[in-house]
Amino acid sequence: MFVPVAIPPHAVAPPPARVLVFADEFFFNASRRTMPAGRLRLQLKNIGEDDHDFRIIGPRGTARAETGIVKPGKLGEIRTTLARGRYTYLCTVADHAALGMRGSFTVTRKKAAR
Ligand SMILES: [Cu+2]
Repeated sequence: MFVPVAIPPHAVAPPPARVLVFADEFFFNASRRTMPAGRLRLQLKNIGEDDHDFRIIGPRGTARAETGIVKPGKLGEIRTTLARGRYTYLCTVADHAALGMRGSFTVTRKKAAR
C-alpha cells in the first residue's frame, strides 16, 4: 500500500553559509564578518607568497576547525557547523597572527525555516 508522506518544509536543510577568505602577507580579507548559525563552508585562497592557514577558535577558546597549510596560489577549505557566538580566527604559521593575520566574526541566530 502506498502512503503519501508530506515532507514539511523545515525538514530540508538550508544550504551552508559560504565565506571566501583571501590570505596575504600579513592579513586576511573575508567576504563577510557575520553569518547565520548552522553549516559553514569557508574557502581560503592564498594570494600571497608564503604558506598560510586558517584556524577558527570557538567562543570558549578552543580550536574548532582549520584548513591546514595552504600553499601560495592554492585553495583550502573548512566545512563545519557553528552555533551562535563570537569566534576568532588566526593564521598559525610562524608569527603571522602577531603580524596581523587574526580577527573575529559573529555567528548569529539560525535563519528562520522557509
Ligand atoms: Cu599566514
